[in-house]
Amino acid sequence: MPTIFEQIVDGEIPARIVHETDTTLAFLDANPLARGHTLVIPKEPYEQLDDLPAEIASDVFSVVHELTPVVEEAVDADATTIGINNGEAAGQEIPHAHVHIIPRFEGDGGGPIHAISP
Ligand code: D5M
Repeated sequence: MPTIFEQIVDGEIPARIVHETDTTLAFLDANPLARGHTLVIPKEPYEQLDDLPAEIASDVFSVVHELTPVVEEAVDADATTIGINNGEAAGQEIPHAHVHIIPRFEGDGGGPIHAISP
């Protein structure tokens, strides 16, 4: 059964796509934690980060690097949290590797990644 993200890659369900390369796709998160919350995925359905071949991981992070300032500027953010829920115990809901680009705003109360205390 293809994941929601595979269905987006295949054009079977709609998404607000913001960037595309031969190997990656970036689109707005349907359940955003902040305005402009963007996901960057490999087009191939690798489940977790360590399943990605190095060149695809490089492609994904190159897009994250390129898009982060664009997303920040688009929503006038003060900063960005970039993260991966890598595996179910880390909260990964969709088993297709993806990087969250989450715009942050002064006083948004969201806290840093190191506030996580398993
Ligand atoms: O995050 C999975 C993320 O995927 C979560 O932030 C919601 C988002 N999501 C779920 N369905 C869609 C669709 N159809 N379009 C865009 N975004 C979606 P995780 O890290 O797996 O917990």
